[in-house]
Amino acid sequence: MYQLYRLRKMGLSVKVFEDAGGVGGTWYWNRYPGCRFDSESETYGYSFSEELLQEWDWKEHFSGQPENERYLNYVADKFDLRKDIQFNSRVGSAVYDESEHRWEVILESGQRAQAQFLIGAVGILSAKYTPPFEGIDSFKGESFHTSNWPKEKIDFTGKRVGCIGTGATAIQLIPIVAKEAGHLTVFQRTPNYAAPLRNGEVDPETQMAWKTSYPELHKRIRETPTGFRHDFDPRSALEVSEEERLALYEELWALPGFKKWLGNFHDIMTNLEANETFAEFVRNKIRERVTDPVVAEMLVPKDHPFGSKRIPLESGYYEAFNRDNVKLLDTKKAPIESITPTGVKLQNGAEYEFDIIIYATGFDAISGPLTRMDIRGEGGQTFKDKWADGPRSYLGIQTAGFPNFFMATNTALCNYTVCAEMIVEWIADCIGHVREKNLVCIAPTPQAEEAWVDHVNESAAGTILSAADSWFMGANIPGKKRAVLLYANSAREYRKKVTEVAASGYEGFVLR
Ligand code: NA7
Repeated sequence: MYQLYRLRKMGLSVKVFEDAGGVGGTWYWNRYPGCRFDSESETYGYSFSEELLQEWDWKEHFSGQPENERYLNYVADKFDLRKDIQFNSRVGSAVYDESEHRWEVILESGQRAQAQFLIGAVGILSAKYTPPFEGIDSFKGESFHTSNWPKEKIDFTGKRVGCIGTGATAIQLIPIVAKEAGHLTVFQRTPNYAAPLRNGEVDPETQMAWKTSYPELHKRIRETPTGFRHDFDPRSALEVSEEERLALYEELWALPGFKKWLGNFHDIMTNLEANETFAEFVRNKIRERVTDPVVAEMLVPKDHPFGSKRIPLESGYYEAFNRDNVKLLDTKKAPIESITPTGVKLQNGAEYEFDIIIYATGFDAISGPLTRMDIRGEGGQTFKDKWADGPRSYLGIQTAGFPNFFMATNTALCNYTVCAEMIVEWIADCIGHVREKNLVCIAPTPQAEEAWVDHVNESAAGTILSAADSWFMGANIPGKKRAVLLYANSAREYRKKVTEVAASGYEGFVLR
């Protein structure tokens, strides 16, 4: 939506093809109960329009999906974006014509459109993943993937519900469904380090304080390592006394949001020994909240460092397992064998009957939304082939051999919208440059791309990110090549790098 706004302001003719029936992307599709920001609302809204910032009141510190969708509709109306968006239009393929230097986009409906520039603004968590369980289509009850949730409210009252997955999504959903359902069975393969969200309503004074200081807030979050208000503590977890360490951990724990992850000792993310001090602190917090010690131990993560996966934020997640109507199963010990007409069957022979099955099984992240389209660049090379062994890009924005094709997705480890806005602006400026100079196209050199891929790999090598099987590494999808999908150096470094490249006249790119 911002890319459209930005390009249109430059006088370009822009057309957006959108699969959904309305605006919102993530906040259109993910309607499951409990879905909300894990980023502070005031840092997650658009920053580009002071008028919009002054007009919009965030009701909660971590705003929920219905409100987020209302916000995005408000933005679409305010800037009259809808007139250039064609809804219910799924793109099947996009082919580059080398002689004309133009892209042709072909929708699944057969409709065609041509353009000089093509932008994939497809998000990083939009290709939902459902494990190919045997018998999945035979289930006679209702089943939903969290990312394809119906608009109508699902009535769980008295129902037997199964939830597969315990990632950030399930952790938002489970406490709510547990309260409504007759019985809830949770199929957990890997426990997570979920931390308290500590959401609350925004009082009028806070609202006013935000509105009078948005410019300073945005300046600050563009300079922190992860695009949040939080900055890492410059001390090492290992250089302070145990008393001091625990004092910081307790202080962070009592605060809302990601501060316990992204405002912690800096070496939590780089040193396994430092990490373990906080990991054990979190494990004990989990143990304190779960009444049954056996269940508590099942919920305690032990196979990966804290923060090596995206930390889920929760509101009453662990207490849900103290309820009589909630059962936790370990599907690492007894994996799911199949989905049957009546429920779920495990490899140990146990069978569970359900009225509703929820698949909270995540996404083919980052590369998935692009590789599932048939995008063809120079020489007919497919994007899918090019990225078969992992992402190959320069700056996460373009890939060699696909001139004038931009990826308007944030792939830095950064508060998503904060870095996404920057990338949108970078792409708009780049297109402006190509047109002003009367050039026909821009694409990175293979050498610049190679160097960037090496740099991204090095940036992750210095961290604990590769110590877990997460979507950050593409390791949540069977058969997907394990590769670093996120730029793990700080968002600040990333901003600096892309800004320098543009200022140098697009070093590393070939402009023709
Ligand atoms: P995640 O974080 O990828 O979680 C998916 C969950 O589904 C996770 O617990 C998986 O277990 C589980 N899963 C996946 N496949 C299976 C199979 N075959 N059997 C059992 N369990 C399975 O997705 P979310 O939607 O929760 O969150 C994604 C991002 O969205 C999140 O990070 C936020 O940024 C927003 P596993 O851990 O792989 O053992």
